[in-house]
Amino acid sequence: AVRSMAGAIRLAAGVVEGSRAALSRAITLVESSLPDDFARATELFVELTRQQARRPTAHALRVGITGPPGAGKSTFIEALGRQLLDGGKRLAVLAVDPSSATSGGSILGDKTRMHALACHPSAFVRPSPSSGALGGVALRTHDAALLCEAAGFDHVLFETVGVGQSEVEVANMVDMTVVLLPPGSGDGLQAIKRGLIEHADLIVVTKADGELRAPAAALAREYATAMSMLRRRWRGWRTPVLTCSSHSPADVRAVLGCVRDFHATALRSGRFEQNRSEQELRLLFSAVQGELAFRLRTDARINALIREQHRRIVGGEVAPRVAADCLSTLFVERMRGGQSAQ
Ligand SMILES: Nc1nc2c(ncn2[C@@H]2O[C@H](COP(=O)(O)OP(=O)(O)OP(=O)(O)O)[C@@H](O)[C@H]2O)c(=O)[nH]1
Ligand SMILES: [Mg+2]
Repeated sequence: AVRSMAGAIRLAAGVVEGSRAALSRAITLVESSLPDDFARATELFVELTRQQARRPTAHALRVGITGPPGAGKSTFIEALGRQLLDGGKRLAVLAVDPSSATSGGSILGDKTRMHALACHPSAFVRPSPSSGALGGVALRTHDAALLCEAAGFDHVLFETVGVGQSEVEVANMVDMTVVLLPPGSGDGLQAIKRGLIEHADLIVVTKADGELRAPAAALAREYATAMSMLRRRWRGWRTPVLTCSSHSPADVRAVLGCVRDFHATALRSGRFEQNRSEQELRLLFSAVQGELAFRLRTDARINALIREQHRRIVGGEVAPRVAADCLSTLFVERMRGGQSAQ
């Protein structure tokens, strides 16, 4: 434990100093599914908070970039990222892979390289998240964002393929959700039904160049009409709909302007702080649930009791809910005992 504690101190120092290698290692640590790493990651955050007290960092803007496969997310992030970097910002890009939770695979791994950004000294690109972390996708993504912010990155972008639950989870972790929709996909307002749009703070119809320029404009008008019928995101913000070619610096600048506008408006109205506070409460609840479940599974004595109760259930001696009630009570009592013994 002493060795890992010294390791946590060194790693935290490396992150705060802005070492990319340290940041990479720290993210790998929070993504790990090994129980020892879970404990080390917790130590890392204790250390980070301690070391940051001497050097507080401003709140970074967290932006989720979501949209269907092939919508142009990575290309857009490269273009937007380059403008942010030109403006002197420090940018981290994290891929959130929705497939990892179920299949253990990684659909973004090979494609989301973003070479131009990855080579820039003020950018950090994390293409391929690993799967199966104990804390679940929300906790490990949030952890990764905190690490990037501790390392001094003032913009954190999350690329997520919008295929279901993932983008809702991401919307729950970011300050702003930008939904990218490609023109000519034929599914028109399908995205509304899929719930993608509901969480959008900004909608961007992509690939608005060449022969796709006119269809992109038409689709944007369709979405603008649809959005005008939905209720406002919050007082003071109605989701704008823009078209953008990632090959046009002027288009990308307009989107960036909208992002800045959102940030300023959210800060001014108090919405920014309120949103984060609500997110942190949800995160805390789910993290506690996850950790309790983990401890329950890994506590040898409780485990023996679970197997014993299981035998009794199978033998018809006790109903499952009665056994569950009995075990939960035991577990809580055991935890109380553990606490008072300290
Ligand atoms: N014409 C045009 N093509 C674009 C634009 N943006 C992206 N593309 C093309 O669209 C394709 C998909 O782009 P990506 O940026 O990889 O899309 P993505 O949403 O990141 O894709 P996944 O990560 O696989 O979901 C590529 O062939 C890009 O070259 C654009 O602004 N204009
Ligand atoms: Mg991509």
